[in-house]
Formats: sequence, structure tokens, C-alpha cells
Amino acid sequence: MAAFHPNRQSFSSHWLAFTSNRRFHKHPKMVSHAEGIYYYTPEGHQLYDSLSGLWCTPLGHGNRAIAEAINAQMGQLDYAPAFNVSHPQAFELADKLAEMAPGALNHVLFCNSGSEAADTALKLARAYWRAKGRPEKSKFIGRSKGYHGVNFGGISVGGIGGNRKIYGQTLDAYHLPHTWLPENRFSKGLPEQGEHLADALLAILEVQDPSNIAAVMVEPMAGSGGVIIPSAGYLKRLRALCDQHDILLIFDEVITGFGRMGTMFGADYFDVQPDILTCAKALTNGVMPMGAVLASSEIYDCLMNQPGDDYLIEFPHGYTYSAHPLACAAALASLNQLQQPGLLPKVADLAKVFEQAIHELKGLPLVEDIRNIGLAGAIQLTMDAKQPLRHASEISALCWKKGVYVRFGGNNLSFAPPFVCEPEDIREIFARVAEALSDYVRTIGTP
Ligand code: PXG
Repeated sequence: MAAFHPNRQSFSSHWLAFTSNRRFHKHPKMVSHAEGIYYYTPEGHQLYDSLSGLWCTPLGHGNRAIAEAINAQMGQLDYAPAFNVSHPQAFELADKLAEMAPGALNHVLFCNSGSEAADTALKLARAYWRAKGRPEKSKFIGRSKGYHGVNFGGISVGGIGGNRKIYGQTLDAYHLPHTWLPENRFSKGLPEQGEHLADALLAILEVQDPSNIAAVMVEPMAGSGGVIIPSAGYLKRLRALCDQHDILLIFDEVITGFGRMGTMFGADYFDVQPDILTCAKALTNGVMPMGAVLASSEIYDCLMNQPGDDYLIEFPHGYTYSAHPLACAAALASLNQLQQPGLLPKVADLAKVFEQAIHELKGLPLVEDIRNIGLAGAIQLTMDAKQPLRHASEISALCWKKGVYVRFGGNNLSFAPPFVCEPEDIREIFARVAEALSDYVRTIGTP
């Protein structure tokens, strides 16, 4: 098939997601091929994939077993109605997720993205309290710098101002402070300070009253916000406060799910049990769009035991593509690999190399903080007084030229390399990032 080269017209016909389109038109970044831990541009320039796509392809690109599973499924059943009908792979996948998830999160609702998973979880929390006869428990508490996707529930609970400000009215939601503290700068792994930040929940409850609150929703560590990691006791404290005040705790594990922290879920890492857990991304190794919401038996049983005839729908929610057969096939093939006994120990080993390599950049100009946990990390840059977000985007552009795809968001460069990379790949990625940073500092003069 001949390569398609976009012209001016097609540049404006594809309105890129979450992108400065005007900048893209001037400096397009295109990939046309991917294999293992690399992307390739149409011109054949090789790039390390230092974020596993958008945090979603830990098993690398072109994974054979996933491709074969999708092909086989395509020949067997390409689509099944998601309402009133189902298919065997959906049950197999739900069983597998329930078995992998911490505690009794035994009931799985499928959707197609992390954003849908977030809004599904919020609706589920409200539906639960209503079924319990407490409909006034309808407000939510999220956290500053939290990201729960882009749908209305997710942006309401999410704590990134720029993702909300142009969209008008949101749901009733209040926000805990984020967990970045200056005294934790350059911590390796878990920071020491910050357990007390969970107590900010009490101040919110004092004004809003627990009787009005359905759920607290947080990421075990804030991924998009710039890999902001809470201290060891923070989530345990949050769990205890939610228990005391009869509030559900929802973990958004869209990034932390499936091994990113070196454990299968962030909940395992912190040894804290949520009532609802959302996931997506690595669930299918990013190959098919899919999200999932795992609910506790308490929530499931409550909704199943509502009075009324048994033809009534217990939870009127779902999507045309919920539990899509091709996505289920991709997920089963991905999870089989993620569950291989050697894989998570390999991630934990790579995490040590990653920690050392990313912290080598400490001391370079513009580097204000470096954080890491498992195979995830961020380099936080000082803000340019006139153009606060300039440094990160320009350094990322230089990294591209040096053969590394680097994600920037706000004043952070974020990293989440594939689990299938080798220690020398990680060292090479950060050596090139350090070079790009130094080149950039030279072009702007000493900051
Ligand atoms: N929750 C969390 C915690 C996420 O990280 C979503 C929900 C939404 O998922 P969907 O599939 O609807 O995009 C996300 C997505 C980045 C980056 O660079 C992060 C995400 C997406 C794109 C870029 O940090 N996270």
C-alpha cells in the first residue's frame, strides 16, 4: 500500500486529540511503523518509545500473541451485541480480572477507555448509594492534579484546571490537595513526607458533610499530573477516613494497573483495598480500545438485590462496544503475558536501573525535581517566567531528533518505558534526554 502523505487539507481535516494543532501543522510528528520498543517515522527515523505509547503498550509493539488472538477472534466472532447478549470471552476475561485484582473486586463492567471507566465508576457509586436508600450521597471528592479522563464526570473529579476551565458547569466535586511537596524533591521511589495530606479530607467533610458524599476518587499515583507519588501511609489513611465516614474509595488504575509500579495494581503496591477500581490502557497492551470497572461484591450484591421484577435493568449503563470480542481477545492475550511468573520481577529489576538512570539528570540546569516509582518517572522542569510550559515541549522536540519519543505535560517530561526493554535501553534513553536538555540550555543561554 502506498504511503499517505498528508497535505495542507488533510492536516486540518484530522483535528488531533489534546494537541496544539497549529504547532503540529508547522512541526508534524508522524510515526508509520512500530516494532518492539521502537517507533519509526515515514522517513525511517527510529525512536525509542519512552512512554509505552501513552502508558499503554508495556509488552511492546507488534506483539505476536496478541495479533494472533485478535485474528483468531475475528474469524470466530467479530461483534456481539453488548446488551442482553454476551459471548464466552467476555466471561473468561471478567473471571481473569477478578482473579488478578486485589480483594473481592469480583464484578467487572466493560467499556472502551479510561475516561469511560471513570464516568462508569462515578455513576456506579451514585447508583449504589441510591440502592442503599441514601440518594443524598451524590457528591464526589477528587484530588488536585488528578486525571480521570475527559468526560464530564472525569473532569469534575479530576484536578487539572486547564482540562475544565472552558467547559462550564461540572458535577459537584471537591478536591484534596495534590501530594507534591517541595521537601520530597528528588526522592527515590516513595517520598517520606505527606501522610498528613490525607487529613485534608476531614476539612472538606466538615463543610460538605459525609452524608452528601458518594466517593473519593484518586489515582494511586498521579500519572498525567507528572508521576506524583504519595507517601507510604497516605492511601491507608485515606482508606481509614473513608471507612469512618461511610464513603466509597475509587482507585483509578488506568496507568498504575497491570504492572507499571512493579506490582499488578497500585492497590497491591500500597496494600490498600478500594471499593471500585478502574483500568484501561495496558489491559489490551493498547492494541484495542478497552476499559474496565471492577466493583466489590458489596456494591454488586446491593444493586442485584434491589426490589422489583427480574426483567428490570439493575444498572442502566453500558456501551455498544462494551466487552467487544476483539478487545476481549486482545486483553486475554495481554494478561496471559503480564501474568507470566518472570514478568513482574523483571519490571522490578528494570525499575532499579530506571531509578538510577533518571536520577542521573539531577543537577542539570532547569531540572527542578525528579520522581520515580516502578517503571514510571518524571523530570520536572522550572517554569519559564514568560512561557511557563515552553521548556518541556522544546526539550521533547529535541529528544525526537535524537531518537527518543518523550511525552511532555505541563512542566514535566514523563517516562514509562515498555517492560520488554533492556537495562541498556533505559540508560540510552536518559543519556539522550540529558544531551537534549544540555543542548537546549545552550540554545537559550544559562537560565
Ligand atoms: N484515568 C487515568 C488515571 C489516566 O491516566 C484516563 C483515566 C483516561 O483514559 P482514556 O483512555 O480515556 O484516555 C487516563 C489517561 C499522559 C497521558 O501523557 C495520560 C493519559 C492519556 C493520555 C496522555 O500522561 N491518561
